[in-house]
Amino acid sequence: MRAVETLTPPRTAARRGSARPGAPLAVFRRPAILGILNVTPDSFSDGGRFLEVASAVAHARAMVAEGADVIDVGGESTRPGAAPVAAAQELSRVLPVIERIRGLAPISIDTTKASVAAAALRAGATIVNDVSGAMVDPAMLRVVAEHGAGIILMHRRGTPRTMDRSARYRDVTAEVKRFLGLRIAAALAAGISRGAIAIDPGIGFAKTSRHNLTLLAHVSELATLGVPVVVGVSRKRFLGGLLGPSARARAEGTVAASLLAVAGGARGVRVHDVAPMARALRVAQAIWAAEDG
Ligand code: HH2
Repeated sequence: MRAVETLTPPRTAARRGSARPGAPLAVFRRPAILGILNVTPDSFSDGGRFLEVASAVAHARAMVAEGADVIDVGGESTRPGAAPVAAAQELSRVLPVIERIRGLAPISIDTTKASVAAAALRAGATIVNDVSGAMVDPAMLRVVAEHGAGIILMHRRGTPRTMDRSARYRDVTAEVKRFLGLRIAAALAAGISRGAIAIDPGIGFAKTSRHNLTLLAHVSELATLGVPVVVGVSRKRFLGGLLGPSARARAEGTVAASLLAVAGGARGVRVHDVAPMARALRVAQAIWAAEDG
């Protein structure tokens, strides 16, 4: 019985007020796949693969063909230890790509800088994915409000250089939830509508493996904040800890963890490997549809 209960996220989350059609986060009305497009030399798993505009564009097209609902474009790595990148450099990486892929699918810009977000939104992105929860740049929430864009507010502590030292919590779910609740309030106060806000527990950002697993087990608790929950587990270190070093094993673990997050109420999964994720979601959705009769 319990398994059936936990496999009913679409209806449960729909009751909690999903975004209106046409709103920047309307894509999260159903569980959506964010395909990762890192235009960086140093991202932890695909750094350097898509630095050329042509290869980035080809990869975006391939991900959309495989079932990506959003292309998440990033020009600065956030892996533990990553060096910060200046705004001009970040822009020179992401803008030519956004200009070439706009219209293909909704685009989110993975940045913590308001100037990068503003330029990306002008170029065709409609969502800002801010791994700092809009804590780094005081202008970020204003920029998002002015553009009528959507925002994904992620939890983390410290910076990529310091975050591994900050993985100390008494109750990780409660502390992450409290932070995200405060950031939703800040976004609302800045004039962003509730339908344009999503949250993300920040798997792997100042979290031990245990913290990551606990957060994934309690996605339903985060969903009670009343906005879509996005989860990004793709190829992350804790999966290597569970499954060993093989890249294929991490990819398989990504699908399992992402699908369980959706079963717990997540509305977005951010992944590198779109095709297996899309297939897994199709099977899950067929099961949920059968349950609905
Ligand atoms: N994880 C990464 C980057 N951006 N955004 C959201 N919303 N959630 C995440 O979990 C998340 C994110 C880190 O992964 P990746 O992009 O693969 O690596 P890098 O930061 O090294 O480019």
